[in-house]
Amino acid sequence: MAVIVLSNREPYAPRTGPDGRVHWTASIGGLTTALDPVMQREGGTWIAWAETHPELRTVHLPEARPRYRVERLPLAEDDVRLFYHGFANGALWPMSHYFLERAQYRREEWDAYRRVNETFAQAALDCAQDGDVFWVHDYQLALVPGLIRRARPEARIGFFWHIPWPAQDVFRTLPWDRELLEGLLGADLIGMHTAAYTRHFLEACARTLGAETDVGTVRVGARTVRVEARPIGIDVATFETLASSPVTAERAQRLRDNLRTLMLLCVDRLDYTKGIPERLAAFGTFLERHPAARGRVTLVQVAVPSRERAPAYRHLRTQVEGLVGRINGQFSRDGWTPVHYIYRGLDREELVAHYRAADAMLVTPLRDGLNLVAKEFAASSQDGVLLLSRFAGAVDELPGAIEVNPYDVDGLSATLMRALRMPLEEKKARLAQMRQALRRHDLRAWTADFLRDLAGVAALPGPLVQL
Ligand code: GDG
Repeated sequence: MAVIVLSNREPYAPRTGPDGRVHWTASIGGLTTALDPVMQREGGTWIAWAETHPELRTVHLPEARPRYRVERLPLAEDDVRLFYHGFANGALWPMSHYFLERAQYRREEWDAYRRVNETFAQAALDCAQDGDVFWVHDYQLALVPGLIRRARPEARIGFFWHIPWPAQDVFRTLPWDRELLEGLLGADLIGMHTAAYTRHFLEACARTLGAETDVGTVRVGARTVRVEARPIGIDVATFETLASSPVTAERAQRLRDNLRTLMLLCVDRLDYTKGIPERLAAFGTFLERHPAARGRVTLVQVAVPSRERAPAYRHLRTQVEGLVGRINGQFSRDGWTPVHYIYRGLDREELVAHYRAADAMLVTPLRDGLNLVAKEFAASSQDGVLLLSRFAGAVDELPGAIEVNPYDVDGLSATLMRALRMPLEEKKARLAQMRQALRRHDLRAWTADFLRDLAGVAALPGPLVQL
């Protein structure tokens, strides 16, 4: 009995090095951060899209100490365009994040979405042994639970929806709302990040399907599907250890020495949901209102490249880089540059050194399923302040953060001043409060609880319940 994980993005991506050999690099993003550790511990199979190197179909990862198998599925060029850029990122992603003006619903893209979901479901069925547990991830694969259920009525299937589930009036703009819900309800257990998302989902089942629902459950024929808020945790101990190591302390000190000012940190995939232009505008306002801050505060924006082939994302990049240029053009002086803009991912150690060096971390998405960066900062910082958007799912769990409204440019600018003036004891108390909450629900507990509840304790293989 083993776990079969399905996700669109693969946990490690192959790159051909200068030596002509293929090297596997961990993908940056919430899903890999969350699931790779458990797969490395427990083994199993991970099924994902082979975005490059389609000739590599079955690989064992990580390279040095193979612990699990990845079944890589190549997709036809048309399916990449219609399924991935089309229905997944051009319809479901904006709709779920309340960006209806960006959502495009096209029949041809929906057809490709169904087709690719069938491919994933078939791949899982082909490699499954009796008793295996299927764990399907995210909005790209919503139909997979229903497809597996049809072929294997007895299967144990879990689903985790990583992004917001929007209010019913937004969800019902989707022409294939019934089909999407029916697909998801093939699962036994559906996890989401917040109680609000699960309420919206249950309302959708009741109103769109006329299904019988109760607190946290939906009746589907003879089956009862559980729908629960189970926000992903992080590996708190690893972040704490890494952040407090002498090497990180030295790196963090070097970052501070180079800046010679207070440091505001922002780390996001370059995505329009993350509120990057709004945040830069707030920083511009802050510098205008507080001349004394000029030369004393620097904003470091790490923007991880994302979905670069999509016009909306290319446009966002141009917009962000224009804003960075405008602020730097207006305020730079005497060797001080107000915004340091990094358009690439950092390696994990560098990232944690940035968390440690920052005086304040600005996590201000316009809408975000959860936001792991906020949690990672709270686990790594020793004297920083977290400003966190009220529209990030993580805000429910991090009472020590200062809650901000990312649409309120003036308010954000004022809160920045408050954060930078906060006494050290208050900063430490807030961090301690957040760390305590994070420790109670860390990543191991998240994975172990989900798999345990999915499989039923009696049927579980030993190691999974002992995590
Ligand atoms: C989706 C949902 C939900 C970021 N920059 C670097 C880097 N990262 C890592 C972070 C973090 C992950 O990527 C980003 O996770 P987020 O949660 O912030 O955002 P999404 O990618 O949009 O994730 C989100 C998540 O799924 C999980 O369910 O929270 O709401 O949108 O772990 O550390 N890692 C490295 N260098 C970087 O520069 N190494």
